[in-house]
Amino acid sequence: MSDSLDDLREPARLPPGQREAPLRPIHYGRVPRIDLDTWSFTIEGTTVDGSRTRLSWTDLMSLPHIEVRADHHCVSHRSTAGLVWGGVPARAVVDLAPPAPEARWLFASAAYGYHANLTVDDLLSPRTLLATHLDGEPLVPEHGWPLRLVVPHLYGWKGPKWLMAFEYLASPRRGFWEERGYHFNGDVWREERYAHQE
Ligand SMILES: Nc1nc2c(c(=O)[nH]1)N[C@H]1C(S)=C(S)[C@@H](COP(=O)(O)O)O[C@H]1N2
Ligand SMILES: [Mo]
Repeated sequence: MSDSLDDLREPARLPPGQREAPLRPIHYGRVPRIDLDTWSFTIEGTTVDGSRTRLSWTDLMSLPHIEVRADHHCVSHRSTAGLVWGGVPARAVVDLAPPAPEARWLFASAAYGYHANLTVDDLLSPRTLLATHLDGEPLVPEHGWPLRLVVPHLYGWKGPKWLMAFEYLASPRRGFWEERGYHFNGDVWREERYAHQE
């Protein structure tokens, strides 16, 4: 029996094709300047009653707070394990302003026109959250302060930093990277990286 360090390592738990790397900011464009006093989060599109809901920062902070331990996976093969995200469960926001039954998709939008398409089922995952904290500290601007979507089972591009809105959609539509050759679903465990795999 061998006692080498290799044998004592934790079992591999990264999704296929990923390797461990430290978290560093990865995004398109500049880090926006945001003022929490005028900030709001909007839920719109095909909602159950056709209404648009605006949540101020105070409204958002009145919702439940959870912590989720989740690895981060960029489609560029970099993964960072063991991050602890804190924030509002996405389900709490969906309950406040639910989609119409036919609206099974959505756009999650951020500052500067970045958006990702998701399914309502992705949002309803108990591990999906609108994160305000990372490893016990408020998010820093480079990592999405004040609010960032975290969907642990999807690649990082599906989690807009500087999150501003959910728009429910009654038919599927492709977001920023999904329009540029990346996969519609982006499930890390199924290694859904590119549109040509669909
Ligand atoms: N608004 C916005 N959010 C974004 C991106 C972006 O370009 N703009 N990049 C995404 C990608 S591709 C990844 S991998 C993660 C990176 O998160 P990090 O900067 O905290 O490492 O943010 C995601 N969220
Ligand atoms: Mo990424």
